[in-house]
Amino acid sequence: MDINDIIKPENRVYKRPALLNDCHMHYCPGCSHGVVHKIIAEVIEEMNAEEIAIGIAPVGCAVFAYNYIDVDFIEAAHGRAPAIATAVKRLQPDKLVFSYQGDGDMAAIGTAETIHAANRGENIAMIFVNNAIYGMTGGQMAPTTLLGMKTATTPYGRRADLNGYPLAITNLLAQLDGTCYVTRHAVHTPAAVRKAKAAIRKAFENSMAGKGTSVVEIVSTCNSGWKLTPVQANEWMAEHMFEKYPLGDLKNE
Ligand SMILES: Cc1ncc(C[n+]2csc(CCOP(=O)(O)OP(=O)(O)O)c2C)c(N)n1
Ligand code: SF4
Repeated sequence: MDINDIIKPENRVYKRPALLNDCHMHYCPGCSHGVVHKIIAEVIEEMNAEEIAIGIAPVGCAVFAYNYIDVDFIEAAHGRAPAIATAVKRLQPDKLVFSYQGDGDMAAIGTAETIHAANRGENIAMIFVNNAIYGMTGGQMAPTTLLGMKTATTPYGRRADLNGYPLAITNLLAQLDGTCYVTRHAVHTPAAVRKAKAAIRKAFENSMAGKGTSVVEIVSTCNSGWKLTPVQANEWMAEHMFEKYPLGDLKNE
């Protein structure tokens, strides 16, 4: 029996969104991806956009996003989600089209597709889950990995002289004329989740209103890749990631 059938409506403080399929997610406990999926499902439900939403799934830990959020999805080759989203939205402008990508997918192999889709001002929403690491493939350095951060390929910490600097791609996207809304959030506290959800809603509404490209970065945890417990990972993120990737709007037109 579903827990939602047992709890009286007046006592309910949490409800699994109907668009989140009732199946086990493969995400590690504590991973931000699950929370981001939940708020996307809630926003689509609240916008009554179930029949018009089309997600573009990445390569990365979120590769199975289409198994969890019960709307139409297309799986993109690694990094190509903004290009697929472009095609879908141009062919079907009445649809709500969003891409969902990690930092390796969006800011490494997919940099060109990301920048050019945003620069063209495609009427899509880009959801960018920045956990500063390649989670799926075993925790290698990503473009967004912080200086000094240890990963499988930077065991002594990322060095600027050897590995370059962390890439704040969201800041770069905010400079482009094609973007209308660029914002950075996290999902480590209930208040942060509420703000992130409001940002996703605004991005989706912009997409439907034809205002240009919206980008919602979610600064996230990969507790497995970071080799921390879920609680430690949230603390580490707040202490270290927010300095390089401060939360808030970068552009809101
Ligand atoms: C063309 C191609 N190159 C490399 C890979 C290997 N690969 C799979 S996922 C991934 C990185 C994923 O990292 P990220 O986008 O940050 O997502 P996360 O898993 O952290 O959510 C890589 C390099 C691949 N699948 N295809
Ligand atoms: S490896 Fe990292 S990003 Fe992937 S599911 Fe686990 S915690 Fe999440």
